Amino acid sequence: MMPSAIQFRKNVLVTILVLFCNSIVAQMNPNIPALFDMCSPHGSAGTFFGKAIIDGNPAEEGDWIAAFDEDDNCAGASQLIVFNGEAYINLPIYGNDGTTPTEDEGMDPGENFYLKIYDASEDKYIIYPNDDFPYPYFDQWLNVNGAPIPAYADWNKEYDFSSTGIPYEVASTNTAGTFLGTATIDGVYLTEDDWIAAFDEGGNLAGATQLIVNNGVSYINLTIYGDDPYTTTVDEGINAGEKFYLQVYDASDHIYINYPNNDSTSLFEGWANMNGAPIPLYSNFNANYNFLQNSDYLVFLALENFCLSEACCAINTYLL
Ligand SMILES: [Ca+2]
Ligand SMILES: [Ca+2]
Ligand SMILES: [Ca+2]
Ligand SMILES: [Ca+2]
Repeated sequence: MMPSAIQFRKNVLVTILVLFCNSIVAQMNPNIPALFDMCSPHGSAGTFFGKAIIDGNPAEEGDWIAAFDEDDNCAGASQLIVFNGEAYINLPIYGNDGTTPTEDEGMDPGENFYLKIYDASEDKYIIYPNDDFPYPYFDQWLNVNGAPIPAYADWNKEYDFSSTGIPYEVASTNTAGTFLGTATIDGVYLTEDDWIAAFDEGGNLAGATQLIVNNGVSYINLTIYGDDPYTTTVDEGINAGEKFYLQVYDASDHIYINYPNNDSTSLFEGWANMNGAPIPLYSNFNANYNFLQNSDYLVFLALENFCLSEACCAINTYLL
């Protein structure tokens, strides 16, 4: 037989084998989303239970969920289980395999994780958190040999994913003032996918928007809403005399950083209803607000007004 003919037969055989293997893999993992491709099961794990909600409705057949560690390494993926109209999460989250020191396959001791869902009908990935869950990471992973992780063992706990990707959901009212300035994190300007938000003293979201980048400078142009006195059960923003604080959301690092901080320790005062125009105290678009990644500053909120003891105040603080 001619060597080229042998080669041809070999190639055909290899091709058939590859196709055969691929079809087996495809059957094992039907429609696994591309971004979850690397989420292979291995070694130690703990399982995450719950229900997945997308924009207020249960996720659907064919949707997937995955967990990623702090370095964006996939630590596990699974298809959602749709039963009785609910989409259940049964997600094994794997540890980093110690026998492969050059590869990080998942969770290391003390490491946090975040969740990402794949909405198959929209062909879209959505990262948790959202406005209902203001801090990005889950910090209770444990290797329990595949058993449910105690902190995430509740089948009925709902996890709401927001498909808009907007980390904040603002309730606008008919009173507002605009806050102008520039924002930096540790002296570095932010990017256009980053956000800035304002919260009142009670931690109620009063406004949020993406930063505007011009010539590398990230500008704040933030509408901050007042509380609507007619909606007595909801506090949509700033009340008369109420102070506020700012927060940036760094989208690439999934981190939220508050201001004031160790360098600048006062809450913002002087909010005014300007019918949307700039608030006089915050009308300088060149004023810089530098957010510090490593700030352990504690802000005492309005409650300090009637807090007489330090212990009482300590209970009523928000870590910024
Ligand atoms: Ca490893
Ligand atoms: Ca890791
Ligand atoms: Ca209200
Ligand atoms: Ca308020």
